Amino acid sequence: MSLKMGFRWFGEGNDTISPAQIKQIPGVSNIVWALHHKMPGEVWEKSEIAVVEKQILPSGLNMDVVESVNIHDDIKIGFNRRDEYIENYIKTIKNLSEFGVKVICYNFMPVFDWIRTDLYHKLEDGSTALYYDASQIKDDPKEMAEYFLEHQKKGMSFPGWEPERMARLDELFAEYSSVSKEKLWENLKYFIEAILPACREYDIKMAIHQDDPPWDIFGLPRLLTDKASISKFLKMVDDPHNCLTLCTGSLGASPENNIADIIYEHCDRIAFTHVRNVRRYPDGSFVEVSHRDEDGDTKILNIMKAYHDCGYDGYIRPDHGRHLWDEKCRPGYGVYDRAMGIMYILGVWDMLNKLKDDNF
Ligand SMILES: [Mn+2]
Repeated sequence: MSLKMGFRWFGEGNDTISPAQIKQIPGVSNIVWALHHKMPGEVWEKSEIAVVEKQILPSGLNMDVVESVNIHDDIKIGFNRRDEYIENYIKTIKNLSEFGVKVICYNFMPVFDWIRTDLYHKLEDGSTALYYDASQIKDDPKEMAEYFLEHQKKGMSFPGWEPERMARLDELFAEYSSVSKEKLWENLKYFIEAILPACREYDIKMAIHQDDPPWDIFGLPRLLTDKASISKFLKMVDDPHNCLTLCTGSLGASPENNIADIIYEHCDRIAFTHVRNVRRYPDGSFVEVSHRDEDGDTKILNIMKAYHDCGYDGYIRPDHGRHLWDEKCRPGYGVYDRAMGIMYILGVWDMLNKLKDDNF
């Protein structure tokens, strides 16, 4: 059994590594990519996709997985204008299918994407990593947005934290104020049902990423946080094209989540998975650590065994990694630690394969 191993790449001029260099990491077959200059709601034009194709193809890696095509706030809020943005989304699905894309990762988090309070938290080994200090998350989200914007000014882009959107934070919060958790579920269902015919026609799996962290934040509802909500989501639109990007790191921030158990239950609907290890603290804080099982609390070995037991042959990538050896990189996307993560994941996987071999 083999895994379709991928590596996230932010594009030429927007990343410290090239596809040709990614190719040198053993076992990698695909680049997880996106058009990072596009705003949520815009159509990804074929001419724009072709530019990235030209950058990736010479490496021999494929571009099967896109992460992410972000959802416009009007779709999440449920404004009438959403139909226009859904039409655009369908055009993007069609355009991506013409380039061989098989899976689109997305999320349905209101206002903010992933949230951390320290992008360069020092670990005991001297490396740094993304950190979430529960005591720092107060009622005012503006401070958080400003912290992210400060880093964006240094030339880093954070998907989900677009300065254009952060500039109208008050407005966004006002718009979301009428969106209860129930309403957000309805709006998610509306969106999926509207794009599903296109997903079938172009054979593209929509793979939703869980909310990170997996709990409500700043009074905003979060939907995909645990086994029950994931089951609810998959039953809500019960179709093989309605899938998960199962993120062990997002789910792993909550001690309530037994991720291997979720994998055993829903393996057939996992199109893509992020493998990340986190260490949790009793007050609800957490920090991202190496992929090695014993370095964190996510239970990476149980997770990989669950995938192996289920015969998982979908797409996978190391999620975030620490920043090592003074490398200058996007927070969470250290090249070295993610490459080591791949070797750890594949080492575990190869051994699980080997143990099935009677002659071993
Ligand atoms: Mn993830």
